[in-house]
Amino acid sequence: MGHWWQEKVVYQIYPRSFCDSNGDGIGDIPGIISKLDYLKNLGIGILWLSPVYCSPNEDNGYDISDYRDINPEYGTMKDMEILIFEAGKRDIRIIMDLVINHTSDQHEWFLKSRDKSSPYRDYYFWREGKNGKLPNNWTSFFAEDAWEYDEESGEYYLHLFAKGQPDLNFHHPKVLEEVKEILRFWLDKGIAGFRCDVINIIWKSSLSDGKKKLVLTGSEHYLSQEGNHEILRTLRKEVFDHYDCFTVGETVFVTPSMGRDLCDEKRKELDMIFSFEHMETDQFFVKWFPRKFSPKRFSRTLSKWQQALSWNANYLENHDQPRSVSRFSNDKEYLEASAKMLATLLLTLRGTPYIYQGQEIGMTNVAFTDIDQITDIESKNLYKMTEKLHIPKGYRWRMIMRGTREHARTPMQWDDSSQAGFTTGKPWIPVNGNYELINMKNQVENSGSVMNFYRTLITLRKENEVLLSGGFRELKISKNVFAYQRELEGTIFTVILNFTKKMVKADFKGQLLLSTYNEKTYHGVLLPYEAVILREEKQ
Ligand code: ISL
Ligand code: CA
Repeated sequence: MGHWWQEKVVYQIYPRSFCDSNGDGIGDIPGIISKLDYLKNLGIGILWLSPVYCSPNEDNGYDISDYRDINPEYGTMKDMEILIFEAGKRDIRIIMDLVINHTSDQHEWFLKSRDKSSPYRDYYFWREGKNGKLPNNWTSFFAEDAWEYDEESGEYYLHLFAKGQPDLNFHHPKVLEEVKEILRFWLDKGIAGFRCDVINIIWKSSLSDGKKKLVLTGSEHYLSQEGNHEILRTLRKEVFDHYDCFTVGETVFVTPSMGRDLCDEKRKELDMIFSFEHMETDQFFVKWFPRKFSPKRFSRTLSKWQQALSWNANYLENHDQPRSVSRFSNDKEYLEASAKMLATLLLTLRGTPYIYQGQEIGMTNVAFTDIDQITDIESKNLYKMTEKLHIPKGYRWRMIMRGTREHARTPMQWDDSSQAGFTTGKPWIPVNGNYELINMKNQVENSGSVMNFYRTLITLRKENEVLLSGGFRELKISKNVFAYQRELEGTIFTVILNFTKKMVKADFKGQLLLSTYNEKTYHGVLLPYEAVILREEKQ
């Protein structure tokens, strides 16, 4: 196999909600260190940390006020160095979140830029209004206009996300220089790479009005522009190529052809990307408009991406998405079976698998009952915006329940003690009420648990080259069954996944290697939400 980051399995940590070491209710770096043995035992080789830099937390760390220091809520730089070292001892490498489309409005650069004569003025997009209106008609990702007026400056600034996240202006060469220095700072500390936040929209080709759209008016001026590709090539050539590291881009609205350009080895831009299309198959236009989950739509989309790129970053969950067992399967009668089936999918596709904290124990969506329980800025903005549009309250609440990122942000469920073992204090966000049933401790002790199934799959992936470098081919059976083969030098692994609670016939050749129901032989029929892997050697 080619690169070390293709062989390993990644685990994403949302530090705020992972493990609290000092009882203040907020997860922290010493908490992460205390769980390294657990992660090692699970078979994890890379940790991706959502932002731990200084931040006023308007968007939980995705608004950075100092790229070179650790948010005191999470610990100190020393703690971070210990984490890198301790992880390294266990053969686990760490990647950090790189958020350079915007900074926090509390970042020193932005504070200084508010003065028109400051050398930092052009680090951001400051513009005058047009005929008493905003500088252009762009809308933000978070259900607002993309411009905010600043009294002190007498002008507007651009923010594609929250008001507290002003966009950086990469037309000013100094901005890219600053970014290079920040990258080197962390790589020199032993970081193994970066997950690059919204990395395909950082270059704005123009600030003209956009075509009016339901979402993101203006995006044709910044989505995947040539200037963006140039920036990625520069960072690769001048920084990343000098370290043993990799990059995974979070690329919004990416199409297969854009994805190919971004990951093409010859172009030297990114190593892999997160695409969104499979995560959008259960929605109309935007995630707030739920659409019935269709296994067929979902699996066809995954298949398309498997074939489009030579290497994928595979994921079913992250800190922005509702929980996968609640979305793509049955988290009621078949919670355990479903979680194992989705695990089989994630670990047998071609590409690097990303597991989100809690996914490995089958954590579910949360039964929120009131908007006051929701802290996330995106949900709060949407709730306000839809009120202005006079959308009925019940419907607005359904939109929130479908799309809120909060589902993924409740504390990791470690055991059945109070607060699920996440903290000895009061957690910053309440623990999901089902922690007594779903928690890590239960599952470590039970050899048939979802968590132990993840371990088995991770080992299987490590020990079978076909799951790493084998090709991918989809097999057509029925609309509720996703079946595919991985093949390498005469070895074929056939993976069959049942997305329904009905038994289904799926007659394939091969010896049963793994069943989510612990069956010993395969009789050509799948049980509800069952997944099987068959092995066959070609003569
Ligand atoms: O959350 C979303 C939908 O589920 C997306 O629209 C999200 O805003 C987009 O994928 C960008 O996400 C990333 O950048 C944001 C941050 O809020 C997210 O947490 C991060 O993953 C701004 O930095
Ligand atoms: Ca803490």
